[in-house]
Amino acid sequence: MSQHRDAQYYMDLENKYGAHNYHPLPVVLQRGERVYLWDVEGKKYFDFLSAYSAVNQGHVHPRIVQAMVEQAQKLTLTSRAFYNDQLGPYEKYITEYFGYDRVLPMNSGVEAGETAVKLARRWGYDVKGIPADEAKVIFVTGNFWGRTLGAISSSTDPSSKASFGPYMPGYLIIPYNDLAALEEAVQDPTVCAFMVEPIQGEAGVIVPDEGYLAKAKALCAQHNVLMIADEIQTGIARTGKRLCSDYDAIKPDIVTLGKALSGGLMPVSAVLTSDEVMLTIHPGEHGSTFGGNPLACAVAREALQVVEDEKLAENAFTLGQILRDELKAINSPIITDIRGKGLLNAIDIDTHEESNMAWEVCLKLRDNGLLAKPTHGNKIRFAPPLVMTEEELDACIDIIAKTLKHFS
Ligand code: IF1
Repeated sequence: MSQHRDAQYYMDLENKYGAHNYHPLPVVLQRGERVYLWDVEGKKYFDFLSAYSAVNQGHVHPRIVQAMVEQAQKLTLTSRAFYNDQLGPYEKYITEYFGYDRVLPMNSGVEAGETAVKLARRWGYDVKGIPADEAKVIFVTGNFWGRTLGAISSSTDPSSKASFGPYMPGYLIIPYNDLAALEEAVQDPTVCAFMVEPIQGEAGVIVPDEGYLAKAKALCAQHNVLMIADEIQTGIARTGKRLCSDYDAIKPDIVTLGKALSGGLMPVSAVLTSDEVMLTIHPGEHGSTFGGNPLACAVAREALQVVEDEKLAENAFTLGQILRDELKAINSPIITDIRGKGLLNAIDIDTHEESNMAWEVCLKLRDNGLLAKPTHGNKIRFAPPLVMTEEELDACIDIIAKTLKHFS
């Protein structure tokens, strides 16, 4: 039996031996189940972050764990030097599930983003006819698609980007949710793609105008530019639809997925696109040691099937509406905005720049049994696992209301 240690012991270890690349909320977690987390002192919490939307199916979902255990006892990794009996069936399953011709399996979300940009550039040269090394990709202000040099080169957030240069060339940055800016940028014949999050997660759950994605897709099609939808945080039922792009009834040319693609059990990501785009990459021109490994394939199939079987998109849609309505009904003087779709939501806390009230609110939420984390200063993301029941949501809303009263 491992000796019991208090929370400070674990926080001290991380502080002493780990990189200081995060500033976690002071709570040390030990166990998770569905919408609940327990810390090392046995205290129980509602999880209102879902590991940034990686745990849509709830913590430690038994069906996904079972799929993982069974495959882990058979075969976990072959590399792509050989075939295996999990990858093909998974590729058929996920392409039919989302309605695309082909999938390129990777591991982390940012690897999927890098793969999507490489595919777009290669398509730009081989299909659109852009002169060698001149392909441009359009990104938007406030974007976040990971921490690699390729990803941060498109960032407009100094905390992601500063002092990591020099940066990737061939990137154009236009304002998010600005169709006039996009219309102007796509006139450039060397533009191969426009990459955008249907709702910006890291930026603080920024929801664009109704129809923005549909109009953006039309502009891209008109100018032979690929639209890349980054659904790594918004996809897989999080916003109340299978993909957030479904709200605009569009089919992005390329979709990236990650996070909940494994239900939070291991890193699994994917790039979905057409034959025309995918087949511009030939054997030996892209890959990854763990990309498409048998274990990831077994886990991802079950994770996606759970989303369907448990109607998680429908649940997220319904509960999200209740959550936003109830947050509004609290009528807290310190909330200045409530926004989101499905169970990807955020509130803005009314603070003058330097105050860290959002952090204080999250500490108090923790004391009251609910875990959430501020992003970009005064925004708090509210994103519980999609398996939450209405009764559990009501209990969470009571905790939020009680906590906010403490600050008004
Ligand atoms: C961190 C938040 C940050 C993402 C979208 C790609 C990726 C992400 C839309 C890359 C990753 C994570 C990264 C993690 C915290 C979290 C996050 F937005 F979710 F809150 F940082 F902005 N596209 N988001 O949101 O996926 O390579 O991480 O698997 O880096 O702090 P990844």
